[in-house]
Amino acid sequence: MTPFPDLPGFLYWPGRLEVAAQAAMLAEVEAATAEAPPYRPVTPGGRPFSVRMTNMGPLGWMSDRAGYRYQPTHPETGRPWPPIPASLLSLWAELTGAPPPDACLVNLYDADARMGLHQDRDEADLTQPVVSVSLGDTAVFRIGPADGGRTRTLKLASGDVCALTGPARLARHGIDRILGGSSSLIPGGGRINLTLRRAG
Ligand code: MD6
Ligand code: FE
Repeated sequence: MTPFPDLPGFLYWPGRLEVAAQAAMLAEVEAATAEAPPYRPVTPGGRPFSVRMTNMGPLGWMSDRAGYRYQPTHPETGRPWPPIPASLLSLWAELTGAPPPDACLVNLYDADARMGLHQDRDEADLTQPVVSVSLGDTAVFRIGPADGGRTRTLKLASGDVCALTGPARLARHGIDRILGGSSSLIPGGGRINLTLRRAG
């Protein structure tokens, strides 16, 4: 569905993953984070993100003093990122019909983490979609047009999927806050967001 008629290309599938599929995906992400430990990046200006990050796939998004970029290895371990699980590759294929993603950014939020308004524009081909999967606690997601118009919010709950496609590909978006304790999927609480992209 298109929740905001004035943001065509912003697509939303509430409850796209049932609880069993969410639990299976969480287990796959936990296996990946055991291999590629979440770390806290800094902005190019040196400010730490409140979100912890890691990646799956041939390329991973990262930020440090040198800037934003995609790279094939974990910045701390130096090892390649673990593969993108088949369940996520199938989901991307079903929803987009686009050629497969080569990067999956994993964002991990505790109850106090947030993410400032940004555009996803470090990918080589900005006509390709970005697909986002939410697991765990509900987030208040904010989105508005690329050119800086009015923003509005949408709650993203565990199992919800959304995508930035076509005219919404460069929409500005971020996470205002996490509703701590809203889901029991992740032991100890928190939220995991997976964003699939074609980076290279
Ligand atoms: C988040 N999501 O949900 C942050 N990016 O934690 C994003 O930054 C995002 O939801 C591109 C497309 C969809 C998204
Ligand atoms: Fe984003």
